[in-house]
This record gives sequence, C-alpha cells and structure tokens, in this order.
Amino acid sequence: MRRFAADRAKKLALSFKGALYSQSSFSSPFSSDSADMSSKSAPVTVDTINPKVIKCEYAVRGEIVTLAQKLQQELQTKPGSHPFDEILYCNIGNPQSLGQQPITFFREVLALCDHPPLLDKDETHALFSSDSIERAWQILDQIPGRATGAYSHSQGVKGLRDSIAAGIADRDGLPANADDIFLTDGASPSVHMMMQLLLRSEKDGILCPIPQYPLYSASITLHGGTLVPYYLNEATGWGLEISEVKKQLEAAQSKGITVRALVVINPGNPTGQVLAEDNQREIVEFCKKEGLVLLADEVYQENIYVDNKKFNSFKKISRSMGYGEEDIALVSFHSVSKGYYGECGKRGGYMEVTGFSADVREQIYKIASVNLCSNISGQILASLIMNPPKVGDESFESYSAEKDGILSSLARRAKTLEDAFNSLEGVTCNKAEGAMYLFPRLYLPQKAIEAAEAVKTAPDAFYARRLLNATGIVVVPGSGFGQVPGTWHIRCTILPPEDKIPAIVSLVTTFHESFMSEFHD
Ligand code: DCS
Repeated sequence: MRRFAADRAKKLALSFKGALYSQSSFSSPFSSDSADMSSKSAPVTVDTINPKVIKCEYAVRGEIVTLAQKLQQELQTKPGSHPFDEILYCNIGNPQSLGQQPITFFREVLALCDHPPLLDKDETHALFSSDSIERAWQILDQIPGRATGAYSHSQGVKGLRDSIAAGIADRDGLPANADDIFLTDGASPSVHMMMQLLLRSEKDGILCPIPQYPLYSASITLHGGTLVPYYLNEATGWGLEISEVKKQLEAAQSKGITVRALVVINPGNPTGQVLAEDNQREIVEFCKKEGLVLLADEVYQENIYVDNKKFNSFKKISRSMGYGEEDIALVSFHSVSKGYYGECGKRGGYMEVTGFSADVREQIYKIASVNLCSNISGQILASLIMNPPKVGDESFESYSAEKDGILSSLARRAKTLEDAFNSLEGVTCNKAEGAMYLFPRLYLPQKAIEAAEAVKTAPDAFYARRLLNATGIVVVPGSGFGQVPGTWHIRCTILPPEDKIPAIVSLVTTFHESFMSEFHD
C-alpha cells in the first residue's frame, strides 16, 4: 500500500512539473544549471512585461483623471490655487460618489445578512422594516451555514441564483434557469470570462459598437483578440444599422479574421440610445444567420428616460421570434452598479448564459471556479435588484419613492445637460434615452485642432484638459471610446447632484464661449 502511495506521489509530482515546464527550453530549478547566474531572468521593465498590457487602454480612468487628482490635491494643500473650489467628476458612472443615496431596503437586508445577531434583537424591529428582516432570514437560509464570510459555489449561492432566475422570469415573462446564472464581482469579470473563452488568437474577432465602453476594447486586447468595429450612426441618434454590421463582418472575414461574437450595449454607453424592438429582432436574426454569439450588455436596463422606449432583454426578443436555446448562443450581462441602485463599490453582477453546449458550459464553469466565487454581499445585492419589494410589502412605498425620485431626477438632469450642450456654438448632442451619459459632438475650429496637434494631443483631449483646468469639471475625451475618424466628442455623465447642474451648465457655457473665441478662424 505504502509503496503504491509513494509511486503515485512521484507520478503526480512529475506531471505537475511537466505542466509547469512543458517546453524543453525552460530550465527547471531542480536541475543543476539553476545555479548558473548568467541565465538570470530579464529585469521587469515596460519592455519585458506582457505587451498586451501595454497596448490595453482604459480612458474612463485615463490621463484627464490623473490630472484631476493632481488638481484636487493642489486645492487641498493650496486653497484658491485654481479658478474653482472643487473637482466635479463627470467622467465615471459612479453615482454614490456624487451623493446618490443607496436604496434603504437593499442596505437594510445587506446589514442584517452581514450581522445576523441583529435579527435576534428586539430593537431591530423598530429600526428595520419587517420585509427587510424577513428577506434577510430568507437569504441567510439559502446560504450554507448562514456564513456570508464563506466561499460559495463558483457560480454563486444556488438560492440566490434561484431568486435571480425568478426575477428574470418575471421581467421577461419567460422561464429562466438558475444553472444559467454566473454571479460575478460586477459585470466586468463576466465580460473578461467570455473574452477568455472565445478568443484563441488575434485571428479571432469580436464585433463591437463604436463608440463603445472601453471595457470591451481593453478586454479584447488583454485576451489577445481583434476588435472588429461597427459604427453607430450619430445622425440617427446613434442608430445600430445591420447593413453596417454586415459590411464590417465581411471586411474582417476578408482579412482572415474569424468573427466569434457581436457585442451590443443596450441602453448604450457612451451613446445613450435605447434599441427599438424591431432593431433588436434584426440583430438576433443576424447573429443566428452568421453563427455569432450575442454578447448583450444590459447593465443599464433600469435607466430609461423616454416614454416611447422600453427595455427588452435580448433573451425575450429571441424567444419571441421562436428561437430556442439551441438556435442562438446568448450571454446577458447585468450589474448592481447602475440602474437606480448605483452600488458599484459593492461589486455585484451576473451573466445569464444560454445556448452553449454542456461541455462548453463546463469550461465556463471551470474559468469561474478559478476565481473561487464572487463576493457574497455583491451576490445578495444582485438577488435584491432582481427581486425588489412588491406591492403590499412594508417597504414598497418608500422603496418606490426612492427609486422614482432617483430615476426622474436623472431624466431631468439628462434633459437639462442635453439642452445646454445643444445651445453651444459648434456642438450637437443626441438625447440620452437611457444609461448615464451624454456624448456631445464638438465641431472644433481649425486653429484649436492645430493647437492640439502642436502639443501632440487629440483635439477632444485638448478640449477636455482645457475644460478641467478652467472649471474643475472632468469629462472623458471621445477618443477613449472610439469615434468616426475626424469627429470629436466628449462624454459627460448626468450624475452630479441636481442642485449643481445649473452651475455646471453655466461653467461649461462660459468656458466653451471663451474657448471658441480664443481659437476662432
Ligand atoms: N458594461 C457597461 C456598458 C458599463 O458601462 C460598465 C461600467 C460595465 C459594463 C461594468 O461595470 P461593473 O463591473 O461595475 O458592473 N461603466 C463604467 C463607465 O463607463 N463609467 O463607470 C464605469
């Protein structure tokens, strides 16, 4: 017996070593030449690290933000050193950092789940609503050992996935399956997981909208694939035209690229458009015909500000067309970061994965399991956003008032900023039908373009930098999202507190007027 065990251990050690040193050119630390100092590894410099890391860009936290942080520090150490007193971060969709309050019901449930002894105290009934107490019990009962500090199943706690599936079923009027849900720390890791799964080499491409949220370009670069751009039509309110997608697919194929998936962001970031149902049907039809995985980024599904549009999940659209699981591979990304909840720092999200074979699903599970599991507070929040209080629950009225208050204020802020941008000389701005951003186009004077070129800066980055230095307002240059060459934009969130919007409008207007007169042809 003992001898058998020793043999087995030796075999295992060999196979482990084999996995680590599978190429004969690598020298093993167990061999004698490990003592040879001349084979010392190259030092870690930007020339020796993974070039994909160097190539990857993420403008939402790029150079303008670094400058903003520097200015903020200067304001602290030397008040009055700039023509403004505070930095207004309009660069990132981070609602609570700008004062948005979390939804009370969600936080009550989270607090109770994180500290279950509260549930046994009499005072708790005076401090917390009865439905948050009940929900916390329900959730704790779903978590093995009621241990929120324990690792869970790699897809997330099964009971929480059950309730997310029930929430999806409610939303779509169609059954949903807990086994299709993978809970992740925000939507970002889900996107990385799909890119990791789909991209084998730079010969594999992913169709992405341009402008796009740079998580897509960054993750495609990091995972070694090729971004195949399709341009949204600014003239039609950032319309997604299938003729354009088809043209770009064919162009990529003619260059030897195997296109594996199509990314659709609905509602759009940075572009704010909400897709019409007919348009969604065309997209589904196209993916089905071309055999593409549909990667549907649906993180802004609750952020819709116009009466004539509503959110439809791509799953609901594809099933309504008669397509089942076997007809189309579809991944829907969702997150606790956006909507009216804005819990980005809690890092919760999920992807619903349908239409893949069982053995591919196993591989997705394997990738998820390498991360062990996503954080449990984020998992709980994901279950809550998909199952908020219902009519008759004690919290329902206050919950609805909080939710409607946030969403209606966002709609007003979006409209005021849109009108303000449109009133500026040389600026046009499409409506933000949804999401959290405006993406105005800047028609910059030739002299401004030349001044930007002279300092080797893209004209929209030049404008954004000037705006920051003059007003303290941080926006992201359009070049960070991609745009039709020769056009220039900035992205500005609609998130600053409503009472600050008039001041922002006046700061931007004054800055813009002086910028335009400085560079007038
Ligand atoms: N998908 C879209 C379209 C997003 O806008 C974001 C975040 C994500 C996914 C990922 O977010 P989480 O990982 O937090 O779920 N939006 C960024 C932005 O443009 N501003 O803030 C963050």
